[in-house]
Amino acid sequence: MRILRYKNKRETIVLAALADDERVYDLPHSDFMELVYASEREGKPTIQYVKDLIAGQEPIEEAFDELQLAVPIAAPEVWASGVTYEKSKDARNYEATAGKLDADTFYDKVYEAERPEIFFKSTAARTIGPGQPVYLRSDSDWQIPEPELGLVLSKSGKVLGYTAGNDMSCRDIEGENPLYLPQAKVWKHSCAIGPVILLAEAVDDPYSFDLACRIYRSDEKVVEGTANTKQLKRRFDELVEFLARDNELFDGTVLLTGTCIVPPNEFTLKEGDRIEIEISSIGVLNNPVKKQESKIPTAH
Ligand code: DO4
Ligand code: MG
Repeated sequence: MRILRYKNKRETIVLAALADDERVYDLPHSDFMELVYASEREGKPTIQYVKDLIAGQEPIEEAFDELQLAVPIAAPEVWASGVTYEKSKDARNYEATAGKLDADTFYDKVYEAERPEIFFKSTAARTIGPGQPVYLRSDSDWQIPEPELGLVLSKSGKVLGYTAGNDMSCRDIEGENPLYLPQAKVWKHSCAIGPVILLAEAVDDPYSFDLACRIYRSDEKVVEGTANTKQLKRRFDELVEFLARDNELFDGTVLLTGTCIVPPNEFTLKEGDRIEIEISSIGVLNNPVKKQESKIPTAH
């Protein structure tokens, strides 16, 4: 069972369920967390609560592909884990050393360390949903999408659902100096999530999601990569435990779990590209790539 939000003909954002029969059913709640709270009040798992709500109800006329989707949750915060797959460690080492690696780096160390890399990625205002443009930074010449599985969390750190995420990254800025990480990772529209939230109760094994990333330029596929969450070095509960440690989590926080798909080193995103991030049982997060309207402000 997947939960989504879409804009209806009256331009109202509606919460809905995408059932296993691929039909869409409107739900009488304003957002994902309201749905979770309502299921808790009824003492039912969210999946059962939704099944009961839609039983005997007519699906909407439109098919899922015809809907104008909105971000599935206005996540108050998005956090991200880094270097959780070997592929990411190798890519980070490449950008930090221009391929001339001769000693253990902090990326090698964090890959092996007990404490994972976890960083602040985005706020609701910076995070976009399906179909909306991710923006390019104007001061970077080496930008890539990072396709990642996202955990949708409650304030107690419970995994409520799974979504697909794009942790847009500037390899040149991070490679120049790791202290620039916030600038390499956080800017307007640098994070996308969606297209739906797959309810956690519908997932038997979260270490078996297939991920794929495809990038199109003038309708030609210029990058394609695949991975599986079984390649993760870490466990999800370990990442959540470190995120929550001495921290305050908010209901609906999203934790991205790291990338295992890295475009070829010579690749950088350009305006007009289109990114598809697909995760099995979740679907395809589709975003065009645009330059930001606002450029570097003039210094006074
Ligand atoms: O070390 C920087 C971030 C790495 C990252 O975002 C990832 O591995 O997904
Ligand atoms: Mg990442």
